[in-house]
Amino acid sequence: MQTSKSTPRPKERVSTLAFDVAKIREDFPILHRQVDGRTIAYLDNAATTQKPKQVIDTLVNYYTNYNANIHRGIYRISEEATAAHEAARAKIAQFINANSPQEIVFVRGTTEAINLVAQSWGRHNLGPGDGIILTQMEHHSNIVPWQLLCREKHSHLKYVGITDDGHLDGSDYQMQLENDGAKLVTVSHASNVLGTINPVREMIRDAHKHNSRVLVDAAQSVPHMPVDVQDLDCDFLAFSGHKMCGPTGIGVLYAKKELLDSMPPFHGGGEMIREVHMYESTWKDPPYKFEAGTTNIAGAIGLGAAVDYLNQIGMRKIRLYEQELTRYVLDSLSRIKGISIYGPRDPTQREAVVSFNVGDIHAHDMATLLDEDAICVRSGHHCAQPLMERLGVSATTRASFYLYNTEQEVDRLAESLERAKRVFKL
Ligand code: 7TS
Repeated sequence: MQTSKSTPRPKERVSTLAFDVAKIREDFPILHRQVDGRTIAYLDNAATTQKPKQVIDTLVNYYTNYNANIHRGIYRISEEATAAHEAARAKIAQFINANSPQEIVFVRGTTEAINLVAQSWGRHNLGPGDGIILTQMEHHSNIVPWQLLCREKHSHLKYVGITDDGHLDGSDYQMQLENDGAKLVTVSHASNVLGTINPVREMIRDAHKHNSRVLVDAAQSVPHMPVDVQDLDCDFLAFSGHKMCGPTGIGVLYAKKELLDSMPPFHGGGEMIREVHMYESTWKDPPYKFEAGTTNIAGAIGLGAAVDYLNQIGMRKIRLYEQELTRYVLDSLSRIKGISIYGPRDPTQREAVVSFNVGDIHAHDMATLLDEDAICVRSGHHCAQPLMERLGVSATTRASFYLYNTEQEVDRLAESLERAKRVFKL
């Protein structure tokens, strides 16, 4: 083991950060799960996060005591379900400091949120020759919807490059903005591969000077740091509940009210209409205009519980804890001979998402070996193939951390990587 014995244990962090990771771990039943006699080390949080019992109990309580469809029943349990659903919307609005709950549209996740913007706002605002600026570190969810739109509208994509140390190339961005502009800039707040936190506030300010709208893919930021949409002044912001202790199948599109007002519906069906006649219909006001059919009621209420859970700990504390954990991960892993770690080295400029390769061991082989030690990581292209091309690799192994991960788990990862090297005779 290459880690220093004198490094403070998480328990000791309580005094400096008032962050009791041992107590937090008690809230997550799955973290006690054993595989082949070993407790799992769950290090795949960029893919999805685990759920605290507060969220699980909220879902069980909903299905046990007041499961009913919303916005339509005038009986008690339907009113309770509607009230809990709308209370969740209000909590989420407050969590990201939206102007009002009407700016919060419930969707399935980040992917659906981005498709909604592309198909509703994009289809009505882009035309032949218009540009969309995105970056080389985007997740496929923030690439493919725009490719589909460009194909239909004869618009085009303009990519901002990245530097060798995993940052966006700021001068390239300025050049892309100045060279015949763009109707939209769409950028991830934090990379799901490199961990890089992008300077979205400044990017939005500059985009607005060129009359471009900005969408922030916040799938990897809202769960890990305070995000204030009014401070950022973003036009759209998308995130997923399942990456922030909430259920799967629920996510959020935030958009400025005037944009939601101006946008046509995305899906048609029940609940999004005001009146339906044989040949034409009228729509409800946002956000309901964008929430057709029976939505994921339990998911929204569960996401509200996840927001309560994160709030009670504090997003600033979570960010600081993860920043220190990132420092520990980078220090520990960089001691392994033959390892290539991707992304910025400064923990203040990145998140606890660490992608790496060791020698010529294939990422999938590495993940399989780590699994033998009950360590859960992801390997592959992480739905970011253009970034893999830029890095000159076909795949990486990725360990990604959350508020319940510990330095002991980092130590386990480092030991297991050393074991992999021995197995592969490196
Ligand atoms: N954008 C980013 C930056 C992401 O990391 C992800 C998911 C998405 C969008 C899509 O989110 P979804 O909830 O709609 O699927 N990222 C990952 C990942 O890194 N591994 O699995 C999913």
